[in-house]
Amino acid sequence: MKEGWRWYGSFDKISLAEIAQTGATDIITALHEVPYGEVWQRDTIKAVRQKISAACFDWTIVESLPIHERIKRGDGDLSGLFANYRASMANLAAEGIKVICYNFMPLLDWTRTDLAAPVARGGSCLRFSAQKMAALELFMIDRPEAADDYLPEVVEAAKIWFEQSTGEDRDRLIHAVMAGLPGAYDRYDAAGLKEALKAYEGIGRDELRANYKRFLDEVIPAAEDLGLSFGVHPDDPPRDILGLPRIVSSGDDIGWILNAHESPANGLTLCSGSLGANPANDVPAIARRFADKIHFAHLRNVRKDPDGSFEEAAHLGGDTDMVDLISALLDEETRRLSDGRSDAQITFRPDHGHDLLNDAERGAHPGYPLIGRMRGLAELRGVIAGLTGPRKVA
Ligand code: CS2
Ligand code: MN
Repeated sequence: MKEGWRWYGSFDKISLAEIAQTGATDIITALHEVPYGEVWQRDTIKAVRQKISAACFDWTIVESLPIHERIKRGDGDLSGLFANYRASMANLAAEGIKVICYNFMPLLDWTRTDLAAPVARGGSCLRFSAQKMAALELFMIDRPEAADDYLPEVVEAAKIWFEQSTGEDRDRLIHAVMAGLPGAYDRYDAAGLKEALKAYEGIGRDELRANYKRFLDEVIPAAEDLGLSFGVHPDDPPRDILGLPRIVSSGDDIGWILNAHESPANGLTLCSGSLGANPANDVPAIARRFADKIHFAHLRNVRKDPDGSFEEAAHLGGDTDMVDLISALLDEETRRLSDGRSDAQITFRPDHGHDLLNDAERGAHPGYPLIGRMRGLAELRGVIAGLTGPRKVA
């Protein structure tokens, strides 16, 4: 397996020289400064690639080439947006990119309620509290129907939390919920979020699926021509929130997507942490079921509570059997090798990490600290070495 590391380019507080010391060999990045829907220009991509190459890393995976909200909503004439998306794909392929990771989550990306929940032996983690999310939905953006999405005791606890919360608590909550969005735009306060949700009125699961299929039909043939593979990232959390349908949350959802436009180029980013937050998802089983379509892997772990809350555990802690999952990925690499493929290796990255030691002082992107992810990468590397035999890491 190849070791990747997510880097936010000019927005990142962690330098390529520091990442080099983690032993990772591949950078995973995007043009975070380009507004959604605009073409990623070849010279800009090239400048990033040169910077990455100069620091002795490979860059073959983009995370993410974002999908404009209008495409997700199926709103109006989308031909210009699709043409721009394909133009970005062509420019990326021309600069050596092989895999495009993307998600199809309406409005938000990963969603947490706490960016610094304490961890038993020190440090902090990202946490999703069902109670706080219910408080936001029910009382901060006035969505009474949300009561049906949570257990009665969670709704009760949400009411108490809201009544006792200060303005600062509520601001912190909305800030945490918005923190998953990459780049520097399109974050909302409570009023803005309420307004943005209106644009999704009338869009249920079927409508979103139809819009998704249309996207695949527009981009997958071009991906085949360009030698690109697409890997959809699962929803995080893998369940509907804010009344928005989420359609990349389970093995069956993934099966639907891969069938919607059958092609080797239409594949999956296997994110163990996202899928693992739903107790119904057996992540190693999902990895085995779709092994031949896994183009990229995100490895992290979560620990779930019975009320729907969860928090990010250490990479080898939590509810997902990481050793079993990595075995599944290694088996797939062996299969690819026996098919004579030169691209048999699956690139993974340690997805998220705890804030450890002095991570918090640096103020890196939430969930993406240097030391916490380096610990995660080291542990994952150890598992891989244990399963395959040691190899040299510079
Ligand atoms: C992250 C996502 O939450 C996660 O698991 O890996 O932010 C991911 O980067 C994007 O959803 C990919 O489009
Ligand atoms: Mn992920």
